[in-house]
Amino acid sequence: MSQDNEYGAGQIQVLEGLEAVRKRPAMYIGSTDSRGLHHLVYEVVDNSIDEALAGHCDAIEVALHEDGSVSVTDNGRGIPVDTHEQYDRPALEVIMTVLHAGGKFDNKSYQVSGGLHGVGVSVVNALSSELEVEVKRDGAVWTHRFEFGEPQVDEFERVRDLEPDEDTGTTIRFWPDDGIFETTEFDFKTLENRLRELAFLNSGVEISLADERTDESSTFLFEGGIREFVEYLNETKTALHDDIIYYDDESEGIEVEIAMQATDELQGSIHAFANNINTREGGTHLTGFKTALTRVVNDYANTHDMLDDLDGDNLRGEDVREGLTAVISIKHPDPQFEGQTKTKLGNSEVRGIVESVTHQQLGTFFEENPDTTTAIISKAVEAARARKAAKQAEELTRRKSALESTSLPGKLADCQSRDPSKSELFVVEGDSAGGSAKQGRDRKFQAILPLKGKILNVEKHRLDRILENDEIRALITAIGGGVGDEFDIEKARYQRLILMTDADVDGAHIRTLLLTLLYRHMRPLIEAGYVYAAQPPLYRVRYRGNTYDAMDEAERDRIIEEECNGNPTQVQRFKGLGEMNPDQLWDTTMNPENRVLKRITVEDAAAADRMFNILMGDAVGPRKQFIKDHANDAEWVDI
Ligand code: 0RA
Repeated sequence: MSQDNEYGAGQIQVLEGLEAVRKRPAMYIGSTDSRGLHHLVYEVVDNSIDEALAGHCDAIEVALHEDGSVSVTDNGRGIPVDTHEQYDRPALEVIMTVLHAGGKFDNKSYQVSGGLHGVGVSVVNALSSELEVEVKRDGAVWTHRFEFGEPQVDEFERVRDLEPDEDTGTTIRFWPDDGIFETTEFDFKTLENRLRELAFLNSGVEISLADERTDESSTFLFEGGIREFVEYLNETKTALHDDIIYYDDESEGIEVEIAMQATDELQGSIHAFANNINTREGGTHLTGFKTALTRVVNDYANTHDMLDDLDGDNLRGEDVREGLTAVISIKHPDPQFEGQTKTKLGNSEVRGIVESVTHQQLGTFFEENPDTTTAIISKAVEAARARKAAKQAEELTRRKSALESTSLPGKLADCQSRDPSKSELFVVEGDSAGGSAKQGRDRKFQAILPLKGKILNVEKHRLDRILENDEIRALITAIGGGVGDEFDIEKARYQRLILMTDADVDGAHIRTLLLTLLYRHMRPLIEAGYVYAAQPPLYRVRYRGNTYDAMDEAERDRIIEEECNGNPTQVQRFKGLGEMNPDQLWDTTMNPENRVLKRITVEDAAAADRMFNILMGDAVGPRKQFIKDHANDAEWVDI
């Protein structure tokens, strides 16, 4: 590369662009925590998926290397290596260094561009201490290398000729910059979940993940696409009909694909995607689907006299969706994402398109498949009947007055603060730990609610039944925002809800029950990041008048080695929270100065949904397997 290129206007522009990314990384990838880190991989994979959507690639391999780098290899056309006219530099270099250059480069073949942030690989490059590209195209293998986004002079190289039978493609390998990211450790399970989802959403593309650190690996290839996604989501549930209902359509350049199957569950689970992005906040595609679904079901039920038991009432959307598992996937040339987390599809034309394709195609399916349709509608009628019965018994009024009343539960030791942003509620397992927590706390801002034994398994019961459980009512009343559809996060009395359970199997079970309750009936609390798990230490080591607490065995051993020269005077194992005296509990687990809290996130609604079904549902086999698989996995309750 010549000096001119080095310091030309184009190069200065590039450096400024990369500098902007490094200065405000969160603006481009959302955050610099573990989530942001994993985003880097998704961003690179998205480019390969785009290549697959354009019809040029059917295999993508992700590898986690022992040196902390990740590589993504695809068998697409390869990033162009010829000279980019406008920049007078290798196109490869432009794509890797100019913000947003990747997609714009060849707009026609890039009809649909995925990626939540849609920022392009140049952002990954800017946030990597090192990045290597290998391209196979134009009859040769080419490599290039970058550091902190900057092309390394003279390292753009034509390495060798391609073998006659050798495939074209691209490999991008990068080392995330540890000066930018809070953590640079990739998590196999997190990547596996997203890659599985991408494989479901892009049928026929084989996506594999290999972890060279542990030799774990997974390969996903679903010829059935989102039909297989629905099958997977329903693996642990009882379906009401054998077939997976599926239809698709393309109009105005917008592709629509929908798959669904009804189950005997009380909970419905509809997952909507736009350009492979999980639109958790919903949007026009979801609204269009719901509207048409309710209408088609009511049309059929009415013409077939199936609503006699409902005194002429129609089915409500919620009745029809009870126990329904559905996946909606649309691909749009220019998606507009809105909402708090930019995961709500805003394009208004999509609503009518999804509505009309659902109306037509689902209507036809119903007419042609009366047995399946009857199974679905009978379930909806049952749901409607239960809903009406509950109302008749004035359950709803009772719920309102009982749960929104100002009288707080007797077991609650409330805090003095009335400012939710400063108040925390510790939900504590057992009366004895509850007692210690009450004595040890800072009553100014810390409230304690002891819960006795196990709460009701909320997965198994409708809301009216759940609300009969005293422990659950105490929790709901203490939080103060109501429950279910009526839950109002603005009314929550605490913006930290800290689950404090023992570090043993029972404790994990109780925490899972509590999380299920929160996930199903007060989900906004989790979405807002208000829910935490306390992390009480497991060991206390004493040496020469000092005490050290350890969260696990590894930390205990490190302390003994490094702090106590190999000989502690005493090692205490905390068997449970109840064993700690109030001071110890305050010191180790409650004092904001010392404690470690783990924030609970809805990282992947589909995965969490599946976990709750496995853990809480009827099928025993998958549950045992799941617990076995995750026995040593500290992350498994981290929904
Ligand atoms: C721009 C243009 C073309 C392909 C690509 C980018 C491309 C980028 C990535 C990133 C990862 N894998 C990729 N594969 C392809 C098309 C060039 C042509 O017309 O051949």
